[in-house]
Amino acid sequence: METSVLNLPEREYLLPGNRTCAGCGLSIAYRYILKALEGNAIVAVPASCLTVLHGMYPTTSVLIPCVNVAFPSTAASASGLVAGLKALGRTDITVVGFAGDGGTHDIGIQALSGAAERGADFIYICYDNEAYMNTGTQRSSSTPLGAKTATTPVLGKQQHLKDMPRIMEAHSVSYIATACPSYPADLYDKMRKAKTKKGTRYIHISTPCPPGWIFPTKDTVKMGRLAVETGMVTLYEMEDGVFRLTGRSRSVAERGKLKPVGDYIKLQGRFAGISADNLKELQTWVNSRWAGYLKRA
Ligand SMILES: Cc1ncc(C[n+]2csc(CCOP(=O)(O)OP(=O)(O)O)c2C)c(N)n1
Ligand code: SF4
Ligand SMILES: [Mg+2]
Repeated sequence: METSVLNLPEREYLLPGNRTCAGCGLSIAYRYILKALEGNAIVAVPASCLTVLHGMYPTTSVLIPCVNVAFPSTAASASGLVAGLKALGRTDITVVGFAGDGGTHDIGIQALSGAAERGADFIYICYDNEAYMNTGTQRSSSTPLGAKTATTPVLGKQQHLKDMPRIMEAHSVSYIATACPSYPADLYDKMRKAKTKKGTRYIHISTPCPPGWIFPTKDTVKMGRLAVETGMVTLYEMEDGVFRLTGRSRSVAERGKLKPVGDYIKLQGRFAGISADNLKELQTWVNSRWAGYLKRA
């Protein structure tokens, strides 16, 4: 049975007082992820806003152990943790490699690809705020077309984003899911399911970022919902190769249609001044991707 927000567990593993910005989508996602892991996990985290969230040793507001690892090495470090725990006979602990989009799509992709090809037994989570936020919003290969960043300041980025879950699909891993903290029960259920699987599992979470995307901190949940309702983000899972739309994406597919991309980008300063060509191109890209998902579903 699918979880609803009414029966999510009450126990908290992310306590008040962490160091993320107000309205951080990552911190909302992390709260539900930790509930699903029930505290029985070790996370390997590279340089990113998640390191900042964890705080400076010996003070932290997170109730699970975290290993800070070198930026490109998340999946390699997680592989090592799995091997070490196995040697100690501690196969009851879930290992999670947890990196940002820069740490996944760009600098960590080699280690992730290698681990996935070996079928290393951990959950890999990419939280995708669509730029290198921790260092001041530089573009990554997950930044969408037309978004302004510190390194694409005039026209905005002139390339489409890299579709990381599709790359993971090519590795035939046992479980792939996309999620967004605006739909916490959907995220929670996917984490629970990932926990029951073996081998490399990949979860891709879209995490709105108020300072990087330039929107008011009160609008984080709304921004995530609009991302899904416009098709900029699609909620789905692939279990042993079988594709399924979930949550809000499934209900849009069954009973409605996508909102125009303009409804989403007009609320974000990073898209201010986007060219008419780029907006048209973005809408075409969304339409074509959505048609592909509908066909598969
Ligand atoms: C090898 C290496 N290169 C560059 C850096 C600097 N650095 C630290 S965090 C970061 C950005 C991380 O971006 P992302 O993975 O998207 O996470 P976010 O900050 O957005 O949460 C960079 C470039 C580093 N720590 N190590
Ligand atoms: S920069 Fe964005 S992702 Fe990083 S802590 Fe702030 S809101 Fe969260
Ligand atoms: Mg990022």
